[in-house]
Amino acid sequence: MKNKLTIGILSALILQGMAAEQGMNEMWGESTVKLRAENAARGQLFDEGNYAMFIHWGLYSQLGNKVDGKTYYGIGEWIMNPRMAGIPVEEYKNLAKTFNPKKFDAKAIAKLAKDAGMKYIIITSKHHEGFAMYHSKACDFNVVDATPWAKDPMHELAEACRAEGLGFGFYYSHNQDWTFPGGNRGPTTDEKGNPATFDDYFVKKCLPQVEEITSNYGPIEIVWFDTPGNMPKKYVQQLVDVVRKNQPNALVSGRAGHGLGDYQSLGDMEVPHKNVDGMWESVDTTNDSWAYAWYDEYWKTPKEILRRLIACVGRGGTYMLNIGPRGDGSVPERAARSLEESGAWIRRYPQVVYAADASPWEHALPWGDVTVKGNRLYLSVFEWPAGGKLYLPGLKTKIASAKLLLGEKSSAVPYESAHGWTILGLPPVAPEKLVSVIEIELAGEPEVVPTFGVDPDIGTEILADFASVAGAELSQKRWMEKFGEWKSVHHVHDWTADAKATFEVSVLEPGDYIVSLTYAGEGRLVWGVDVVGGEHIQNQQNSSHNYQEFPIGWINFPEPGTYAVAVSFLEGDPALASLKSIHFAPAR
Ligand code: H79
Repeated sequence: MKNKLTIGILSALILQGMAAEQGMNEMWGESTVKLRAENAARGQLFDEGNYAMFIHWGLYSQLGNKVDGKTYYGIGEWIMNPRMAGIPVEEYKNLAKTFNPKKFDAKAIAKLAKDAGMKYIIITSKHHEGFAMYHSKACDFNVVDATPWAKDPMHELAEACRAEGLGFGFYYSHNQDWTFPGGNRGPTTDEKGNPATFDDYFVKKCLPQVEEITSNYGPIEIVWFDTPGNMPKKYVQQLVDVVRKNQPNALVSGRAGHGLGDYQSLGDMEVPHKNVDGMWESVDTTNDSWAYAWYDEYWKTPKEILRRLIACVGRGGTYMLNIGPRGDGSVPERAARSLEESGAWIRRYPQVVYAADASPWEHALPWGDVTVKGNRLYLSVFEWPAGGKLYLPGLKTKIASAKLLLGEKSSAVPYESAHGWTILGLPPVAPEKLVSVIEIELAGEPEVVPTFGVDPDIGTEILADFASVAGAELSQKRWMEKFGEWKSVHHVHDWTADAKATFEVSVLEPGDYIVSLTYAGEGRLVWGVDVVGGEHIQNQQNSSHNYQEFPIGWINFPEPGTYAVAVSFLEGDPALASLKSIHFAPAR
């Protein structure tokens, strides 16, 4: 169990740098400061399951990002927004008349989540566009009263989840409502042309609907409020009170706003690089859009799903991964296949994911990642070392045993230590196709020096997140790759003349290493790299506005030990130079 205090990570990010388009606060809500123990009764599936299914499904799924023959790229549930297709309210409402998802199969979806290894499902009961995907008495713009299908899929899905032993819960857009008068970004007048206020929307629709979703579908795991914007606290409080009254065991998402949620939600699609304390979750999607988009065939492979899931568990959090069913209710086959294949792996190695805790290294390692259970470390090896040795830097606790797992079988792994590193002897070929697992049982609690090791065998990338920076700025930068598709980096920018971004590294094998930098900028740039107290190299390379890796040169570490490696910006436009990471690869 993790009983640490939640740090206000969102506020910290806001301090470090604002989102390009808007404050993180307005988009995703404030942080919560809660003791994990306070929520122990609530959210056990969240805390121990570590993996959930998110579903975005609504009228927008019918369009799949194509309107009047034109394709709009970005997150499909925003299709109505002026920055996408800009569909007028009445026109959007008409979509209900053709919503007839005959292929919706609640049991198949629950089974998919179960086979994927997920522990609960959270589905959109109402997204920003205001259409209720359940039978609402508060507003007839809903799936039963407004569509020819006239069925409430949420009863079936809630039941199917229970039959599979899964938890169930709802996403609800509490602040934005684009079709109901008074909702945020919604019509500002009612049907009669009278001005409508947020209070009108809240009293007539939002509060009664949250009553409904928390009363009519049995026990609920989470009410997943989103994008609180500048919604006043008194409203959020009322919603939270309703959830507490009707669902005392449900969690309220951090994006309820005003710190009233039970846990932290990181930014959309954000898998953190450093351990994050407290209860938190990353939400992500199997392709690039949340809701179904006809063109979006860029799926996460089973291995990528495992990489992101294990990264979240390894950083101390929970991962919720989305599917966007089509307008006919069917689930895109490639999403299902990736989920099933990664799920089959999780069934072989449940100990890596469930009730597992954060890595004592506090970040990923060059070959993979680590999760922990008591005195056992689980090393998930994504890049199998060709040289037959796996290098583990900084482990201080004595090892009791090390074994390579193969499902329930295992074989002993020889190990030795040198200069603070543990070197494990491995067979030349990975036993698992996706990710192989090594279990290390320690003689005591895991203790680690989390300094980055320069791996003697494979490349080591160290992100700017881990640099100590003087004379320049280190902050998070977020941008939308496509509309609503968020990406982020921590970068070093606004370089002054003597600025340095310094990385502390531990070296096991002395010798030459190829140093590359990943950066963005304009024109040719000159960067310097120093082993502090040792060699200096510098070089000119090109740049582009996208982050790209460029080699700088070879550098020597004369003997095993700890070094500081300092990066400096020597020539070019310092306003545009943005350093994302440094990379070391053995020169041989
Ligand atoms: O449901 C998914 C998204 O639809 C929803 N959250 C996930 C889980 C989400 N809604 N809003 N956001 C995420 C943040 C989006 C902010 C922006 Fe904008 C939309 C930035 C630019 C377009 C709104 C309009 C804020 C600034 C301009």
